[in-house]
Amino acid sequence: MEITRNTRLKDVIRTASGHDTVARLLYSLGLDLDLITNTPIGLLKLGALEKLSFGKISSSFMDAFIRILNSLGESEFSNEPGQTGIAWWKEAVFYQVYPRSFKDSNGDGIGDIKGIIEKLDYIKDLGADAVWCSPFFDSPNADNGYDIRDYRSVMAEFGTLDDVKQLIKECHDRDIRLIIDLVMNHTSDEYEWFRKALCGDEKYRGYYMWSKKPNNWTSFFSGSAWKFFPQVGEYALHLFADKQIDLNWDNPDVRKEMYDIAGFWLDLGVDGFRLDVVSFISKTEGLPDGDPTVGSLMGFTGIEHYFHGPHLDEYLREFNREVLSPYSAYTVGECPGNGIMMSRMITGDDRGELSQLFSFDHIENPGKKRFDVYDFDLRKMVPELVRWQTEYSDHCWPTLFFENHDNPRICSKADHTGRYRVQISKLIAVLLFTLKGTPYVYQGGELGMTDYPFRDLSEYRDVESLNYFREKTSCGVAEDEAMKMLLYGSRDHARTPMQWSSGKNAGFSDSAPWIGVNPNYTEINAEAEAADPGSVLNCYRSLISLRKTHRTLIYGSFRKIRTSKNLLVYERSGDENFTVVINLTGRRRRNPFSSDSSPVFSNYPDSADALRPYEALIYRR
Ligand code: ISL
Ligand code: CA
Repeated sequence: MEITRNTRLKDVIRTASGHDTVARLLYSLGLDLDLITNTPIGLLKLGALEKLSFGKISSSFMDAFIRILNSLGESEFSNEPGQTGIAWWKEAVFYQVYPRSFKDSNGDGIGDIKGIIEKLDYIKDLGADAVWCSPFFDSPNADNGYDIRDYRSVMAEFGTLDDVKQLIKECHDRDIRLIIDLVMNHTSDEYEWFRKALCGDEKYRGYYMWSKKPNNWTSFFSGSAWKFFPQVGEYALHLFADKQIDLNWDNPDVRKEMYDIAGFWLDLGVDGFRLDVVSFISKTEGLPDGDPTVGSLMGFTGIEHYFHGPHLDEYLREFNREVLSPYSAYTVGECPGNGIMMSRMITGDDRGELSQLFSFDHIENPGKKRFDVYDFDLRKMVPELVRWQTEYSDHCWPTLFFENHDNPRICSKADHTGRYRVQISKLIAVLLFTLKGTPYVYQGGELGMTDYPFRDLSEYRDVESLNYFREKTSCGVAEDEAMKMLLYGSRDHARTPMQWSSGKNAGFSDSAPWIGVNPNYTEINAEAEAADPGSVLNCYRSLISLRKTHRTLIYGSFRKIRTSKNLLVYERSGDENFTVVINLTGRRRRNPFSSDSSPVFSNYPDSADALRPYEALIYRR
């Protein structure tokens, strides 16, 4: 279906690309898709939006928008219900390790592979079945290892290839699966391929994306997405730091290299991959300028040309056919900005692309971006969460996560006072282990670790934060205001050392860690929490075990029960029935179920008739 200004909105959102693009657009304006599905607004023609937006939507934006809608190809999708197949990764609980900050085994202040091995029993005791390990490959660390200098060797600070082989073995000895983090969208500028390209080697020049005249795309880490290389007199594309150069996936040699690299690791025994920004690998041919309005809404100019590029599905299918499926490897793709319907194309069980993906819209409130100074409102994430439970289709399986190495701690984000740290952390655990999908726990989330009280720019390490500060202050933002933005959005919050004990450096290392330890480690740490029955850690353990002993919490159907917008109430049904009641606010609320029966779980130590701030209850019938 060709979309024009005369297409009615309700028809636009019948196509996958239309649905997701309109939903994303509304989301960035702070609105919800229900606006179109549940009201006569759906009858309006697309062109009418221009007039109704009071100048927010320009005519050139509308042109760009229509072009995006029509360029996304494969659009119609069917809503056929189906049978959800079973798989180990649907039943598993994943635990994400960020090696640099997990455990230092040799006293240099930097976490390492041997440190991870030391703590595998801890991960096992938590009840996790699989580990996702962030990159440990050789890297100059412009972006903590997401800038890979050699895909087949290990960062010296982290250990050796033998250490990684040992890690694989030790995981498997404990029945823990291991997936590793492959960064296939870009390489370090220090990688052999890029160095050869700079020396004029034509073969390797073709591995990257060049231009004599850069387009207007911006980098995720501030500024232009192009860097000039005088050696060759041209600019190279880098969507991230200027030491992370984008690969040219349209070149079959690049794809072949990547498949070989994946095969190398699968031969060593890893069980699969987390694929870094894998949805960005295909870019619109000719690399045209991005639309400025789309750019300012999304925060990044040019994104419509690669967030689900023209050959993405084709390349993912090829990757799967060539290397993943012969090994039955599991994959979870990082797909920022990919909406629910297009995600079905990437992860549908009959599509032959990826097992699962991470999409991030629920992590930020509608209309907000990570560096915005605001308290995250848990209520506002509900429509998005519920949609992935009910509309993602029986042929796909959601991931469940609220933290990772790129986001502040959720208990701090939702309550910067810290007053309800324990309740919110446990509330999040209830969502992780009672919603439908595969839970991903990020290291320290199970302890209720918090954001770090950064005061000085020198305490930050992340290239994104440092560039952001520079960009903002050079655009006239006052320094203390820019510092406040970092305090709300910096990825470094998630990267402070894991708090193992109340000992020196939180038991992370014998010497000063590469980034500050949160001063609250004397109270918030694994050792103290293991000994406290009411701790966040023990809550995680018991909820994981609840989930494992009741398959209804894994495969049971999901139904949202309508109450007030302050509560999230849902049911998981199968052989049994679980009802989950969550107060999403910091105020007392009436409990619609209080008299029914007593809950099997509560995030408060005692019971009460009314729901207390952020109270989360699980009932079993
Ligand atoms: O942080 C984000 C959303 O919360 C994104 O903008 C993020 O930068 C994006 O999801 C890409 O992240 C991944 O690739 C980056 C790397 O810096 C991140 O750590 C990684 O998770 C580049 O490799
Ligand atoms: Ca070390």
